[in-house]
Amino acid sequence: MPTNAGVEYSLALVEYNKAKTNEEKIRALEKVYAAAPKHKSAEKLLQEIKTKISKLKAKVEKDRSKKSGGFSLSIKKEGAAQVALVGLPNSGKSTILNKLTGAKVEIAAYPFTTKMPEVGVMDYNGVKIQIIEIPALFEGFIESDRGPSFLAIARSADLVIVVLDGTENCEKQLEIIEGEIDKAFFRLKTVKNYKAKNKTGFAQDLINKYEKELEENTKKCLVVVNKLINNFKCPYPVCWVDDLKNAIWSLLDLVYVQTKMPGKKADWPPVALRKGSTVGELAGVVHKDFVKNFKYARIWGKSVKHNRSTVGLDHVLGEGDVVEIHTK
Ligand SMILES: Nc1nc2c(ncn2[C@@H]2O[C@H](COP(=O)(O)OP(=O)(O)OP(=O)(O)O)[C@@H](O)[C@H]2O)c(=O)[nH]1
Ligand SMILES: [Mg+2]
Repeated sequence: MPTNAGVEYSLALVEYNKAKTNEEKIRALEKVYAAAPKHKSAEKLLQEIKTKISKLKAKVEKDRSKKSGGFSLSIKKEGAAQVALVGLPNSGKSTILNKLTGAKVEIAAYPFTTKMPEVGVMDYNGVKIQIIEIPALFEGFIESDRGPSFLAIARSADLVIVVLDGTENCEKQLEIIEGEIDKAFFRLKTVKNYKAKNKTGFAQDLINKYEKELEENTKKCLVVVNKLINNFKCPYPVCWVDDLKNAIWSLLDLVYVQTKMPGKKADWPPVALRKGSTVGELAGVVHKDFVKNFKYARIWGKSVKHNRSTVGLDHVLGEGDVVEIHTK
């Protein structure tokens, strides 16, 4: 046992030694990892625990895949980002998908209407965002044949939207969703001390804070309360349907900018870039010769004090900027 290891560490080890299934072993080892000392001399131990956890997870996933007869489904990422909608039956996922994207997915008052993932494309100021409805979760979803494969889609998405039925117990719904997601080996990233500031409960400053706190195996998420406003205490950023489009965009951590040729109108559609991207990064996306032959750029928009300012490759772009690149 490493020096400075506390009671929690010993208890977690006991739990690990008692664990029978691989799932139980993973859970216990995660506790061992959390309780293990984090000083320099423990680095090797921490790495060993991590490797053991990864191997066990791979084993569990393989067993699940075998059980489902090898069923797997991946959805090709299209557009600037991929967003997954998850929730219990009848929470309104298809209604939201259709509203956001103009898709025509079947909506019905009975549960499990959507049986396979459904895809739509949301337009945000000309930027395309792929939205995927995951068939409804339920307790034990991960043990169902297709559950692991469906949850793997959410795990690889850029953002998970949890749709809750505001007319039912929101805490209970979240508990079931978190439980199944946990068993699919990822977690939704919580926001500490989250308190809805206004009626819509959507606070930009918290979203900014959220970005910086992202940890391994955690997924950015947004909870949307559907059907009725229900002010429950939510550990995740929460919004109501009317704010959803803007909230999704804020959480994706992107900016949209437009390129422009000298003497011409700004190009359409805009280009989506990671927040904090520079003129150089934009030029690289548009055409590699633009970087090689770059002379200067002129900007119209938020990132400059005066429109038509001249900037270099290092200039950080702002949302909605129009960028005219001049080459040699
Ligand atoms: N009153 C009200 N009903 C809604 C709202 N959104 C959805 N519904 C109803 O809730 C029911 C389920 O909606 P869906 O969009 O099919 O829900 P879903 O989550 O996709 O359901 P499954 O695919 O079966 O899991 C339908 O009868 C909808 O008309 C809403 O904002 N208000
Ligand atoms: Mg549906």
